[in-house]
Amino acid sequence: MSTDQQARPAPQQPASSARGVRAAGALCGVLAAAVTLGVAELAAALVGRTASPVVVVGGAFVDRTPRWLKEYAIRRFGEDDKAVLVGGILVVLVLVAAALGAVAVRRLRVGYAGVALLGAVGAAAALSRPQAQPLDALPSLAGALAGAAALHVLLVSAVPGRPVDRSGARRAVPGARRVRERLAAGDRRGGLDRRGLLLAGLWSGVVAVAAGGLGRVLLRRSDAAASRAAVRLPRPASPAPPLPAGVEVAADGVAPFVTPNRSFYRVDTALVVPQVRAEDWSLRVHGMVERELRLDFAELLARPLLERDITLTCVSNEVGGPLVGSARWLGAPLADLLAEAGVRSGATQLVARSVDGMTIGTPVSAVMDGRDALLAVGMNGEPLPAQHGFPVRMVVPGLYGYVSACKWLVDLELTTFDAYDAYWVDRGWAEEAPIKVSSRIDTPKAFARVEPGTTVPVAGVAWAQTRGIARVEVRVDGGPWQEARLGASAGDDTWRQWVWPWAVEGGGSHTLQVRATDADGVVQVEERATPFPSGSTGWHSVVVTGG
Ligand SMILES: Nc1nc2c(c(=O)[nH]1)N[C@H]1C(S)=C(S)[C@@H](COP(=O)(O)O)O[C@H]1N2
Ligand SMILES: [Mo]
Repeated sequence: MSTDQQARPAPQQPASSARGVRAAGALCGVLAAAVTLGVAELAAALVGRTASPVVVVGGAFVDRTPRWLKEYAIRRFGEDDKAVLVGGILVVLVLVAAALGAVAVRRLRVGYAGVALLGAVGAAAALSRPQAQPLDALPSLAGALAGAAALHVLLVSAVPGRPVDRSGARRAVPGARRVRERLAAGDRRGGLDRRGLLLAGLWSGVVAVAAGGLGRVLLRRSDAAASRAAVRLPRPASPAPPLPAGVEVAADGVAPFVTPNRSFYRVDTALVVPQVRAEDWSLRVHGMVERELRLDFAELLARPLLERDITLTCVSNEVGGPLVGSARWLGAPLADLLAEAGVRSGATQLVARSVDGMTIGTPVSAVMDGRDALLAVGMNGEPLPAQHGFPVRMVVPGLYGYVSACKWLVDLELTTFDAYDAYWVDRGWAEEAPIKVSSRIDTPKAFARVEPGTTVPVAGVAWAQTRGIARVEVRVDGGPWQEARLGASAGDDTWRQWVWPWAVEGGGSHTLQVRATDADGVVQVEERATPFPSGSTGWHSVVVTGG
């Protein structure tokens, strides 16, 4: 902006330019928010925590999400629910920042107060997280400080009359009063210093991106990928028997018998995958035990390890849903470890804690009843992927994940169900949750076209971990139940594939239904039930079109 333009008296403030000033204020607010987040990210990396504001606010939000919203999010967004939440928080932040900036053009104090309030929200969210440390408040506070400074500089630069001394060099940032005077003056003139706004905007963008980028790089340095790459899994003392021929029924479209790690479903509350290095890992076993145990990763690997095929299932899986998968796990038997610690009589609940504060309560009776409850370190021949709990997680056949499968495990406490409610139980879900006998049609897909007069394989999977699947039946349009052919069994703890050749008759739409029976003779429940509070029930059905 040239000096003579400054000297030229502006015309009466037209409404349009007042709007322009407000818009510029909004832009300044958004840029200041970007600086806030960038600096907070850097601060989080410097204090060695993943407690950047968006993540902690998201985490605090997840912990307080009402059930209907959580269920809606899982149904609507599936495994993208985390990205949707983070995106939502960013959108809200941008809107709030823009509003604050637009107000701050006139009332700078409101701007500062808003930034301080946002910083306080971030800090409070950080401190409210399980396993929080006082340092976790720092990223939000440092970010807010930087954001307030950025807002100040941006607004000063954006309004006309910005101090330019005779040599043309910018003067030091003026005090709040001067800013207010200048803002007021700018307001009267109704104009904007576009060049000043552009320069300050560019600078704040550079600061935001540089700080945020550096923070990211530093955070990545502390991730556990290198540790995972260095892990050599020992051979199991008790290998899994080879999969029998015919576990797969050879129908296109059926979920593979072994779910590859990269497509294994993921369900957890962690917005950022916890990073635990094997070298730093240790497990404490305490509570109602004769002697407390502590064990590190090398000691865990030195124990006799079992390798077992076990199908995992999430309680939130809807009828026909995707939250089920099967893997070959390698791990130390949990019962032996608890026996060494000496479980005191009266201990009914084993509470597993993860590094990010998740708590998962499992019946002691289930762990000790002879099933292959594992402290797992391997999944399909690899160390656990970070998303699936590296370096150590629990796997207990027959129980939904939220009562058995704690990932990033660091602590085991023996207690009673009366004394303690684990995370999801505290939110109303069932204390004990054995997996219900279930089946799913994988092929044909809904609304597929089937040709009358041809034979179409109807196929899928069925599971009733610890009991095993005895029978799967299919029916068409409510007709008689037809017995499907089962794939070979790899044990009672895994799902089974099934197939039934359907001789398609007649055009129009047809409804296929499936139901399974477990080896105890329990038939899959027909009545539809929601996943809450102890797992869905109902027969999966698929409608296809003939002709
Ligand atoms: N630390 C931690 N462990 C957890 C959870 C979690 O949110 N945090 N979710 C549980 C739930 S609900 C399920 S179904 C399984 C899913 O395991 P996966 O993501 O490896 O499939 O992990 C369980 N373990
Ligand atoms: Mo789950």
